[in-house]
Amino acid sequence: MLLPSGMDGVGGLTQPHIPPGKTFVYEFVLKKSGTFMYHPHTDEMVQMAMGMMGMFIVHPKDGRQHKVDRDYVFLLGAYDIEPGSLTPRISTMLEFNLWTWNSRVFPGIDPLVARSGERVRIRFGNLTMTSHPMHLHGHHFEVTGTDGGWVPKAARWPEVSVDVAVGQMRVIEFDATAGDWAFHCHKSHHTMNAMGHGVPNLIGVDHRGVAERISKLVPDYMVMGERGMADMASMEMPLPDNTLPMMTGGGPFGPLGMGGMFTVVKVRDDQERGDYSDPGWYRHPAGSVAWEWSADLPEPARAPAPAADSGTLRARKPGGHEH
Ligand SMILES: [Cu+2]
Repeated sequence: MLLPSGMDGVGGLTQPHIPPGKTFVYEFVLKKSGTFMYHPHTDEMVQMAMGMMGMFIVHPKDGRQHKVDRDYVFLLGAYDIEPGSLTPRISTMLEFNLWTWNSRVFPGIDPLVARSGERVRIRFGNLTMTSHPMHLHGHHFEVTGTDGGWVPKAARWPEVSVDVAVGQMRVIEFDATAGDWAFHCHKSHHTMNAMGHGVPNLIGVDHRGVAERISKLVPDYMVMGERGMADMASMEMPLPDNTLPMMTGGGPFGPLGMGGMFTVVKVRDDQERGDYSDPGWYRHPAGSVAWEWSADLPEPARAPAPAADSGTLRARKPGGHEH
């Protein structure tokens, strides 16, 4: 925020720290419209690990300036909460296990709803300890605002992902196109909930029956499926209290296999202006959904392979006595 130094709230630097039970008053004139964030500047690591932070939106005095049809905002958050525990760990540096928007994870995050052709703005601020490449399907958006204010029109360029560094804020705008569009952080473990990082990779291993037998001995035992982690999206597992499935959420075609920083931008031709209610899943026009090919597959066009010996690297391994 642009404000007098003494209203800036940095404990020890511009004011005394606020002890529990005390109240301080902040007064300043909002000089500039835009998207800002706030958080305590006392014992930051603990207070931010516990989620004490928020967005501060300043709208232009003249409502015609920077006008859009839908204006969404959320704060990116990260928590390290041991499954079964009630309190976030407060000294975690990078290995957080819950990645949130407004302290919620998918599918607990509402869809972002719009009518076809509407101008949609999404603002997001990052007060986590790592960057988040935010990615929207089905649209080319422009970054129209940063922490420092609105980006002049001539300085905007089309994008599908924008990285939000630690402490940054970004505003994107786009013209809505009908459909159900994934909107998520592009770091794949940020679209997961609490997960065991030491899960062995058993892709290609036929371990039928093994997991069931071990889980009789070890209640929360889990192995990666032989076809990858997605096997676990539809697996029902007993969970300790106060935690979430690693990935979750169902779509019209099956499990979504994602949690964390993910939601769906739902754009409909008949969504009423100003109606933010969930319109349900998209009804795709006939012939516009990918389908299974059941006939024989044609030979793919490939570049001719080089003759076996030309250019083969020859290496001599140490050891042995043959010369
Ligand atoms: Cu992320």
